[in-house]
Amino acid sequence: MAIIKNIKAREILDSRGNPTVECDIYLDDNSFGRSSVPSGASTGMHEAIELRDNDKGRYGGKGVLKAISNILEIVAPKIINQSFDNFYDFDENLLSIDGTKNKSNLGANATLALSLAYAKALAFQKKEELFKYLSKDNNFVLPVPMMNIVNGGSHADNSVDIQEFMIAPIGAPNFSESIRYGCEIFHSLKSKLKSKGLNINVGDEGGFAPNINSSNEVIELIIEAVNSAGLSMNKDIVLSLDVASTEFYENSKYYLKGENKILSSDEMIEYLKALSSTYPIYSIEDGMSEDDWEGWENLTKEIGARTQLVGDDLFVTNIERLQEGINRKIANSILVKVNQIGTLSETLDAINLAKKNGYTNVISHRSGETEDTTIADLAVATAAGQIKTGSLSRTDRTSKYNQLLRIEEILGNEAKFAGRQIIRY
Ligand code: 2PG
Ligand code: MG
Repeated sequence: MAIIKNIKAREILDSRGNPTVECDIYLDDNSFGRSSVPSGASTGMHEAIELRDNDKGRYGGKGVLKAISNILEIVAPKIINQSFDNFYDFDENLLSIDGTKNKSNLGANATLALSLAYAKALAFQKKEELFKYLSKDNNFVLPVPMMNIVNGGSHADNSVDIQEFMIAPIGAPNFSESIRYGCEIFHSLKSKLKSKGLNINVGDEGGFAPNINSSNEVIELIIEAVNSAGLSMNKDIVLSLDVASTEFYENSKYYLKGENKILSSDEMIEYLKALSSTYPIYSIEDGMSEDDWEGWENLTKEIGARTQLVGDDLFVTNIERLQEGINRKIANSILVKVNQIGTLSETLDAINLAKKNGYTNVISHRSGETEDTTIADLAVATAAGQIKTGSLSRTDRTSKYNQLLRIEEILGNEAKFAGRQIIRY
């Protein structure tokens, strides 16, 4: 056990050029942990509170000096010269200092920075790789990457309604090959878009962001790109969508502006049903809006037996909301984002609750990211089987893939790749 000796916190930039929190924790034996915090654009309203300064004179109000001073002025004096048995105890202490349900006192950006930095310092102290340190049972599984090669919705300035069109290389023999499949498709899609006179600039998550009005057309193009890369749909690649429908839900209607459609909840379900029966889409995230519980119930009844239905804004990595979903037989998978809940231990609680109830876990980045690669280790440590961390461009996205490649190398012959096993239906 080691004593916390020093804590530093600073304002750094995320991948969108907005300020975020970075925190360093030093133990008395010089063990050290550093973490930085991601940030969403299509955030759920039930997420833990991300504290921003709202001082329009700095960074358009997005400064995080308040969260930093909460770390340095409020938390640090209470934990410096203290020691904790493990990161669960450390996080529990943080929660009691904050004292709110949604971390509105300290800010989830302050608590997460501390929580991850402390866990990393403990791993450092044990001289263990983070993924090994975080694992309970040494069952290490390299996840199938859901690679977001076309960006729409709030992540791009285009007319695509659906936020993320992802390819999942389930047929790759191992993780590194899954990355190669993804890259080759990404480049093949780039040539296709270019040859059709479509824009090849990328959106927030490194996927292309062409102006295409119909989701069907986007999917057709992706399938063409898969074939041109010499790969086969279903055998090698399946598709996954993040509809992020909370973003276009208003007064009980779903507004698909690009497609020029205004849909009721039932019509939205029909729309998703049609898409998923026309194309090899194995997974749909946030098909319904965060508080359209009835819509979620109906969607699950309609296609939950054959499609992975992932709750992001719906569950916000929160065990109370997840438990309500389980009770109401809503969705069958949870998207796991560390900053939605604001501590590592609560994130692990959500993963475990999902597993216990037969729900799958998809470990996820945010659209605003940093060079912190914790989620790569988390995915392997929890054998989640799936990770969503963007496209095959932009270092904020590829840094997580690169960390997974390193982990694959460390595991050598013991590296298991989730592959086709993620398809449960
Ligand atoms: C999502 C995420 C990540 P954001 O909706 O799943 O892709 O986006 O971080 O903007 O909420
Ligand atoms: Mg989402």
